Amino acid sequence: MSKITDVNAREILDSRGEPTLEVEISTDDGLMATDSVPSGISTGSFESIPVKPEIAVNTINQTIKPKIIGLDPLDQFGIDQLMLDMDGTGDKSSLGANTILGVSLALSRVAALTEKMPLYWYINKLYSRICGEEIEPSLPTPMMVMIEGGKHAKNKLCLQEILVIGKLEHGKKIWHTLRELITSQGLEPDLGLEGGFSPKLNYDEDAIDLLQSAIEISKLSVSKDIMIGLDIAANYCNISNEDILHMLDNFPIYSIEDPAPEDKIDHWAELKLELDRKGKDYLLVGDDLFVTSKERLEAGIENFAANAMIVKVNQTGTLTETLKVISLAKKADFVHILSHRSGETMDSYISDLAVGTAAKYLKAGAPFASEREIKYKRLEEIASELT
Ligand code: 2PG
Ligand code: MG
Repeated sequence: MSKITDVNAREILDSRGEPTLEVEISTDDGLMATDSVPSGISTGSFESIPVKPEIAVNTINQTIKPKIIGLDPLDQFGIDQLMLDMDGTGDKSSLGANTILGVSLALSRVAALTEKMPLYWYINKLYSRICGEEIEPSLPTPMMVMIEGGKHAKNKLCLQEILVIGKLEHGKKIWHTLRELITSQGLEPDLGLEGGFSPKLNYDEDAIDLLQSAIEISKLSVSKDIMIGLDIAANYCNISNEDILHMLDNFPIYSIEDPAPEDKIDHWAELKLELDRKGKDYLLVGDDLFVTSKERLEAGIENFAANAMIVKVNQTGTLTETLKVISLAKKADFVHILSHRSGETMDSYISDLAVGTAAKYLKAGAPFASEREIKYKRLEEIASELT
């Protein structure tokens, strides 16, 4: 059995220039792995609670480290549980969700090295061990943000994200065309937090129109080559179901994330019913609604509120719990989408997690923005290993 010999946490800066933490774990086989923790700006109020990064660093180095030195890095379930017990709160506010997550992710990375497996394979094996079902690893389709508004941009758009869903090369082409188009209209090609454009437009419909033109100019076709998705982030964007249905009548939108606030589950269910009645093929995606929580997803399933779920590791805080929520989503036939946060690092963990749990999609920002691009590149790397 391998043993954990050292744990070290330190502060680093994320893509927004804000401090976050990085955790390094070593074993007696001479192996060492590092992982870091992302953070969001348009957060759901039911997310697990992080602490200040400097406090997280101290907690890891002084409180968690002595408890896990000597333990087996392959015991993900046991070590995650140990940290949950040490924390003792339901929302992880005592140790901090970011504190626990940093250790949980770095632990699985070093365990994969111990097992001499690529991370996605190790996660896949862990999934069957923890959730009791075997699944085949598979490659997700990128969901790439092209236009940003809401809390992610300094413009008047209510929609937080307008995305294209499809091949990376198509996303790149559309992004370039969009830049030319925006400049040719006398608008500044400013960027939002995730590398999508944040044109100073007044109406959401104009922004979707702009994206449609960029797709056409790129000689690509919606539904044949790519699909369009929205993250409305309705905790922060006041919009009615009627407005959304009107938008869906006018534009070929396939995926709709957070169309209503987190505490208005009845609005979600009404929208879903309406979409079913119209016979639409769609994804209704819960992000702030579910916050990667088993209990909140259960409520969503019971209320027929959605058919897809965003998975964000820092919303929950441990790998074990994340895998269990994914397993519940699969049982309910919900599509699960692995997602980054607006504050990201150069860590590509979520790409391996997406492949290992056979996520249908990976939402990781614009195709050109270093902290985002690295996640799509990791997918390409895995693709070449799997084929
Ligand atoms: C979202 C995310 C990522 P944030 O709402 O889906 O795009 O944003 O990390 O700010 O919550
Ligand atoms: Mg979202």
